Amino acid sequence: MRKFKVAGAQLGAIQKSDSREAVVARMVALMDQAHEKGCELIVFPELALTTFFPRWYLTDPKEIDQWYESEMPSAATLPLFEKAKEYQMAITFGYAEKTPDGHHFNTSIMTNKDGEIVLKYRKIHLPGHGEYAPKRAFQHLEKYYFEPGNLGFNVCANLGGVMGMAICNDRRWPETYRMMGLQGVELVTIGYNTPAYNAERRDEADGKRLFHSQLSIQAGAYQNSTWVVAVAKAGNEDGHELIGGSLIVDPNGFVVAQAKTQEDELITADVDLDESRFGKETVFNFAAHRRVEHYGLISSQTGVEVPEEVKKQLEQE
Ligand code: CDT
Repeated sequence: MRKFKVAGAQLGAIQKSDSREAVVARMVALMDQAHEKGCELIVFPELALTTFFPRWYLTDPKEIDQWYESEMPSAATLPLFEKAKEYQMAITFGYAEKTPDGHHFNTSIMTNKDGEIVLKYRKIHLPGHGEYAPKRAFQHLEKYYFEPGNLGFNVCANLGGVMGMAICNDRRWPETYRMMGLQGVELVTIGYNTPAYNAERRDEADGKRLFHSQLSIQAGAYQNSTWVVAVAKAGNEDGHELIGGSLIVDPNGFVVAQAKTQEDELITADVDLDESRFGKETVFNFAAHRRVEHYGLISSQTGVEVPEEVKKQLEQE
């Protein structure tokens, strides 16, 4: 089909006490709106079914367990899959996954228009820290609650095109988009939960945070000539503010739709996947222009290592 209407379904705050059923009802209401507008793909945020629980340091395994889904669909999420089939609308949303053998991932699934799961992604770039950090204004314990994803940046065929997913912090890393770009991705979905200020630097607040988010998404779209639909969980969760700013970006890097509120809000855009072709065949014709012989450090080194000769030169100055 290659031409369709896409919806970004921003969710407002989800409180710690909100049930899965209540959240799923809100998601279905957004699907109803998207259906009325003729959308064939709807994108929900990261950890869409719950509050952003990695801000809470919990130690009781039973209390921790409540945040994870051990099956998908589950009884509580089944209405999403049924609506997808009824409306012939592909869906994607994030959730905390507990595997049968006890592994924990920050996961996203995508369905086709019949509500069948066609792609699963497990978040690779986990931000934050793995232990309680008393000096921070609030916790960001993703490294405590999740393992890094083990499925790679995979893509699938959906709605006649090549689609992939990333989750929140992944959007800040060019490697995320390039790994999918190298597999011909034409539309990337990204869900996010971004605190409205930096827990270690109060002056980095929502203006800068929104700018960094948008900058990363627009750059990823342009440099890989792909559509990107990036969707926030926004608003005030139990006293913790999250940025909104959900947006849809075209393969030239232009923003074609953007959320205005911090609430449940639907944004839509008309997507033509063929618009990604020109960039892929010209400026970002990877086969013609990439020089992998010079990219070794990208996959062999994580941290910064200033070359020894440069260190010496600096000492002499
Ligand atoms: N959920 C998530 O990954 N949040 C991170 C917070 C880090 S703040 C730079 C994000 O990248 O938005």
